[in-house]
Amino acid sequence: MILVNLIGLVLIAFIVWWFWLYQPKPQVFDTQHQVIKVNSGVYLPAKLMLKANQAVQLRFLREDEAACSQTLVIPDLGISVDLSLGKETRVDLPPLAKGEYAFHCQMQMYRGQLLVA
Ligand SMILES: [Cu+2]
Repeated sequence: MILVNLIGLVLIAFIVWWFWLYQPKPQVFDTQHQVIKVNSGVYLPAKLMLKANQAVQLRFLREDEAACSQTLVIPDLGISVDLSLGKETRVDLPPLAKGEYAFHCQMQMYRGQLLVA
């Protein structure tokens, strides 16, 4: 009985960590080589560090069949793109001013951030 309770507690702790505490580390984004994977509810990497005032092309690879992951929205830039399944989709970004720009799926379950510096 105690063991079952312990397992339950560990599970709860893990779920709390996963959904609320876990923050993927920002990665310097190499636009030539890096593809952003879309799978299991996350963009990987989810935080992209980009240089200011420099146009850039992002490449997304959607591996999740769920319709939820299909649309990529960058509200601040007026961008809304459909990601093809199992195939790279290229998204052109204009030169950006310094700041943070959120991107997400239509229902905001997938979430990511552009950190422009
Ligand atoms: Cu969604």
